[in-house]
Order: sequence, then structure tokens, then C-alpha cells
Amino acid sequence: MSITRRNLLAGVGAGAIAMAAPLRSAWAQSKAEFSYKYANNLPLTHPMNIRAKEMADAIQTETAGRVEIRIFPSSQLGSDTDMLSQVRNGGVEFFTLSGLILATLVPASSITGIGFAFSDYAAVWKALDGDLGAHVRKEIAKSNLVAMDNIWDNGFRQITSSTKPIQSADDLKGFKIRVPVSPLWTSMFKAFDSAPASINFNEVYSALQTKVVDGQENPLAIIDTAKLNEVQKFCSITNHMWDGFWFLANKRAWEKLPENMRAIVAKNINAAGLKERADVEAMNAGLQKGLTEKGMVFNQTKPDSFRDRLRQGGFYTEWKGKLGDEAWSMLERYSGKLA
Ligand code: X2X
Repeated sequence: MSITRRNLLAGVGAGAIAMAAPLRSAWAQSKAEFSYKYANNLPLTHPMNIRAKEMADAIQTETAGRVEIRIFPSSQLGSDTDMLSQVRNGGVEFFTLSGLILATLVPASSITGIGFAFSDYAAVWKALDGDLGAHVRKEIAKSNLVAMDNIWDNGFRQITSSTKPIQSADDLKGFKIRVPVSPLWTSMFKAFDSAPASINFNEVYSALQTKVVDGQENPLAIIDTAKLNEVQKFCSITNHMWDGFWFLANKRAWEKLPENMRAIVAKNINAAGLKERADVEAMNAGLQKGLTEKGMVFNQTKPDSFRDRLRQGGFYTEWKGKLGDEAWSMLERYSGKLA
């Protein structure tokens, strides 16, 4: 057998990685006083991880190497459900999570994902960087977690399918759709009479590929970077909800940082979040073209048929009851009357 360049490189590569890993952590232990892990569920190519890498580099420089943040993308450390328990018990120090999944622990954080509440990004950032965001962060603080000031963007969500385009609410009847592990998502697709299945993101590609479900819903930036277009044919522009990622810290680890280090870390996380928002918004606005070129078939929808179905099904009344009048009226200042 001839030794090809590829074989050689593969062999050398494997050895190099096996050796480099312990060296790197030994260096981290000897140099960085605080070596913290940041875990997330998205591919390395998503703006979340691109901006996080810049952020980690800036933090290392500005703290003169005292604080090191190591990034674990793509659910490398487990599913969202696993990572949520790890950030609670200190197994990881940082984790970004949708408020709607976090709601399994902090029910109040569902409020930002109510269907069709925000008509555009201007309304989203006004609410989330304003009193609505402050309300959710205060609730998060009660559960041993710290949420950074500026939520990161996931985006407005669209429905994809391997079987048919979704044109109106009727097409969602009986539709087998994957939703994240979250009471709000399940409730919303039940109100559409769909058959929602709760599946963590790290299993979505294979669930679609093996047809455990026929569809899923996510912003275009995720459909593209996670290559869901390889296992989905249709993409229906529903904008049925906005979703964002709270940048969470384990409270004990956060408070262990000296105050001046904490200020540097917070400043850089928030600044990276604002850049990530701009990246994601641009991607979500421009990706229809690229995904069409890759073979996806797009259709536009009208929000009314979907919103009316949620209204008739009592979805808004039910969630107003769950979230409370005070929080609900805070939301309606941005959304207009919902229930
Ligand atoms: O699980 C999803 O669909 C994702 C990636 O959008 C979230 O993290 C909520």
C-alpha cells in the first residue's frame, strides 16, 4: 500500500491532536487563573461561534491572559437539556440557550417567544434591551444563573418540510414537526393541531433524515449553517415567532471573577452579542437566494391565517394566564393587543 499524502496527513493529524490537547490544558492551568468553558448548540460557522471566538480572544488579551474562555460548539458537551444542567451545577461556566427552552427552569422566560408578538427587529430589541428583557433577566437570576444584558439573536423562525409547503394554518393540521424541548413550542403547535415532537437540536438533522418527523422550524441562518436543506425540501416564510439566546453564566463561577475581570468579560460578551445580532439579521435577510440555489423551494405566507388560528384556539388567553397580567401587558406594549 502506498502512503499517500492524505494518509500521512491523517496519521500526523491524529497524533498531533492527541498530543496537543494535554499540552494546551496544562498551559491553561499554568497561565490562565480562570479557565472557563462556554458551550452552545450551534455549528462553528454560525455567527454565534465566529463572534464568540473574537470575544474570547479579546478577553484573553484584555485580562493579560488571566481569563481564558474555551468554546465548545455543536452540542459537543451534550444536548441543550444536558448543558442546562451543566451550567447550573458549574460543569460549564457559560452557555447560550433560547429563553423558551430555559423556560423548563424559569417559566417567565417563555414570554419572548409568543407567536407573532414582534413584527420586526426594531420591536424585538426595544423590548429585549428594555423592560421586558430586564423582567426576564430578573427571573433568571432567581435560579443560580446570571444572564448577560444583551440577548443574542437566533432570529425569526420559518417552517421547513420534506413533504409539502406550508401555505396557511390548515397545512399545519396533523403535520409531524420537530420542536425544541419547551412548553411554549409544544403548546403553540398543538394550537395549530400539528403533531409536535420535542427533540433537542443535536438530534434534529438525523430525525429529519430518518423521517421521524416531516418538518422543523428555525431561522434561515440555522437552516443554512446546520445544512438542514440537505434533508428538507420546502421552506415556508412564516416568521411565526422570534427567538433569542440568553448568554448565561453559572452564578458561582461568575462571582468568583474579580470585579475588574468581570467587567471586561461582560463588556466583551455584550459587544460580541451586538455584532452577532447584525450578522444574523443580514444572513436571515439574504439567505433565501443561497438556499434556493441549493435546491430549497420557498413560499411566502400571510400571518393572518396563523394568528387567527392561535387566537381561536385560545393560545394567547392561555399564555396570558400562565405568564401573568403584568408581564403580558409589558409584552403588549411592544406587540399590540394579542389576547
Ligand atoms: O433548537 C433549535 O431549534 C434552535 C437551534 O433554534 C434553538 O436553540 C432554539
